Amino acid sequence: MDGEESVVNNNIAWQIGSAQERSTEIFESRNPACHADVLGVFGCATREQIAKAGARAEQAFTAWRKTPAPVRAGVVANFGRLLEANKESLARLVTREMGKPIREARGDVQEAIDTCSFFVGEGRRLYGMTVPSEMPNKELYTYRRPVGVFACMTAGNFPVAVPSWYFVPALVAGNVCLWKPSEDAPLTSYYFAMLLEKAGCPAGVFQVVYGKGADSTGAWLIEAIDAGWISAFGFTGSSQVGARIGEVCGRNLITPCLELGGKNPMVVMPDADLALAVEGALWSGFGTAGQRCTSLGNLIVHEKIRNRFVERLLEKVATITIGDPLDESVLYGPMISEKFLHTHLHHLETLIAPHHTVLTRSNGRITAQSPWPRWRGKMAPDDGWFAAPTVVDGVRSTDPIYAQETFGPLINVMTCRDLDEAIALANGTGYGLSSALYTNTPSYVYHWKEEITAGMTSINNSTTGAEAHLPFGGNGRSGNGSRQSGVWVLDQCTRWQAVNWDLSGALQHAQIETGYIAADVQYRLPC
Ligand code: UN1
Repeated sequence: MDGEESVVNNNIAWQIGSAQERSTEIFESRNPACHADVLGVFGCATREQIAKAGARAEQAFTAWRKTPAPVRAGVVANFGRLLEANKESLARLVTREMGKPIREARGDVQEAIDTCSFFVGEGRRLYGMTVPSEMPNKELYTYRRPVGVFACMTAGNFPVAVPSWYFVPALVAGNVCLWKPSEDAPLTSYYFAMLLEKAGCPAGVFQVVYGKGADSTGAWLIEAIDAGWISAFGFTGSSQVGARIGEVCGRNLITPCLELGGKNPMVVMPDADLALAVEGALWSGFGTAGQRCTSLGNLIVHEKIRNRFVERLLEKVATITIGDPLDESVLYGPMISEKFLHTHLHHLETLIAPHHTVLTRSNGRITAQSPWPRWRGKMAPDDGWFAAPTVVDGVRSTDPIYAQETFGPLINVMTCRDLDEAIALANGTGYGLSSALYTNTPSYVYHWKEEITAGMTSINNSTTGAEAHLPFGGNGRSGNGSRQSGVWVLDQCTRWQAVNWDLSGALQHAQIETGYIAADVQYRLPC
């Protein structure tokens, strides 16, 4: 795939306008498992191009919002079918572009297909309510109305599923969308847009602006909120950028949908099925090389089983296969990009304190000099950005590593005396995205569900792997209370309209003239 081909889609905004307006800043998309493999060259959209895309979106909104919802949902049905027909090729592209193992990449595409199948039906619902009036000859209704231009910026770790969580419901609800995808997955985004176009999405209804984040297209898109044409803003990424978007949205009276970081806890109680819990910890901590918002951060183990559990975990860590993400057998492939590897290495350097014990044999980057024993694939590790799994023991709640999201293959081990202490540690990081408890005692489960402050929790399952129709989102530093997926996300892309329809022919005054029947309040029971 060359760079030229990646600019032909007429829904892609950065090519709008004359040659002079074209961006001069460009960036490459490279395979993180083999960085000599260049997937494409992309231009960063300028402020002017974003403004043009905005004008085009506003124009497209007029017709799209009037298109019947079942017809809009028909486009989403087509999109779902196209994703299904192209699942394998898109999944292979995801793997090649951002490095997640092919099994997981298929799951990423499947999550978007599931999202489409859920929201196709929503096109025939988008239910409002008929509400009784307190006045005669008067009807009350509620309608969900689209917000207008829905702008979004997404991360590179779920380049198909997470964008679909925003755009599929937003399009069914009648919004027009403007997307700044991650600079780590631009070609996947291009094909995402291409499939939406082939699904029948009219020009201007869904547009993509490519670019980087800071001092680039991402920053200009946030700036554009002040121009007034963006009615809703969705963001999946760091808490720092999320807070910035929240500030700009706040002064423009827009409520953003913010899905931010996490330092997700997993608690293992003494009665848990330890083999299951070890498997869950391994997958939660090291699946996707720890680069999910929902990845395990703090593994909190009851003191009674601590030594046994850690021993079994380390036995399993030694069996992890790492390498070519196209190999069906690897647990994980490379970090998403060089930047992600460097950030992870920086965390290892700066967050591991003298009182910690690194329990894993090797940590840091995997290279020819520092190989991983169970390496898979023909490429040399130095050709990509691979990191070894690291387990750090002796972590305390006062350590910076306890509360800092690291977004890499790194698990902290902590010890607790009882469930209350475990809950305090689980809730104490300031984040609140996902969490997990391993136990077979119903009273522990009940107490945990009542006390855990994370937006999502699993019982006897991984911190990752949310299904596409449950509310996804977090509290504290993990978000602003917004939720994606299922029926809940509709509140992010619609506004309720309340309608009073008075058929009485008179000006009826609610509250003032309501014909309430008076009670005999002096009455007392004779018994
Ligand atoms: C993310 O990491 O931003 O629950 C999304 C999961 C996936 C989605 C994660 N279904 O791990």
